[in-house]
Amino acid sequence: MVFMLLTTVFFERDTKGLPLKENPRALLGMLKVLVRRARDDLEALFAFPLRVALLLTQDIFRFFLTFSKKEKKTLNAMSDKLKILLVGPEKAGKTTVANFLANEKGKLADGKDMPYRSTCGARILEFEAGGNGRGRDSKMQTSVELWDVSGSQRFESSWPAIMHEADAVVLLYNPDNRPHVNEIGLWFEWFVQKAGLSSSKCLVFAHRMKTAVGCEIQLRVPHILSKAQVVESDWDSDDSIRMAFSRFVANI
Ligand SMILES: Nc1nc2c(ncn2[C@@H]2O[C@H](COP(=O)(O)OP(=O)(O)OP(=O)(O)O)[C@@H](O)[C@H]2O)c(=O)[nH]1
Ligand SMILES: [Mg+2]
Repeated sequence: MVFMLLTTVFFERDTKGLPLKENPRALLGMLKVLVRRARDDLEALFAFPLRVALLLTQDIFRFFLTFSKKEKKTLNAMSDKLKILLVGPEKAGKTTVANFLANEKGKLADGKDMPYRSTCGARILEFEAGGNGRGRDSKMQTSVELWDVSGSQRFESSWPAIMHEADAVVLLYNPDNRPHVNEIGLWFEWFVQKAGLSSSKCLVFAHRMKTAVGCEIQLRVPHILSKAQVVESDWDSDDSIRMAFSRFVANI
């Protein structure tokens, strides 16, 4: 380029035959032509790689945009709370189990010395569950709204409101208590079947108040619950209750 410029300035002549260095206007015009030609050459040289680079940048940008949209969707899904109802006959241990599940460091037996107080209507406990069931560090934890519903039929009129938009149901009854065994099917009909939930959205705790030492009483599970997942529990079942609940939440 420099060589071309020098040659032009010193050796080219204008239309009248004068050297260009003696005619500034003609020299300027010639330089302009040279610069334009050089620019065209450079454009031709870099146009293709530039276009490829531009397309690649666009693709990379588009990829990150879609990726972040997907991420956003997953995060939204993860941030959605699950509404889970805990229902069953009166004095079965629902409140005790609900408090245990909500308090990740607590023990089920912490409720041993608590005086029985019938739940009034329903209470809502919010906590994280799911993953591998071993506390907040575990991956894929889900926010849970656990509705601890009174077993008293005095509150029956509020059941439709309580059931509204429930994602799943946990039934809890004492399998050694005959009235409980008779009643639990009705709770299943009301809160699972009538709500249009499938049996997979129902977890049952057959929660024993005491087990006779050395003599295992056979578990009575009413036929209607045969398709639901039934977990036996008692005061000493901390791990199995927490694990069963976490697995249930993870699969809702
Ligand atoms: N021995 C024994 N007692 C328990 C167990 N779980 C709960 N209890 C006791 O049983 C009583 C009733 O427990 P709650 O958890 O309040 O029962 P609930 O099902 O919430 O009762 P409602 O709110 O009336 O429907 C309390 O005095 C608890 O201490 C258990 O596993 N073993
Ligand atoms: Mg209660």
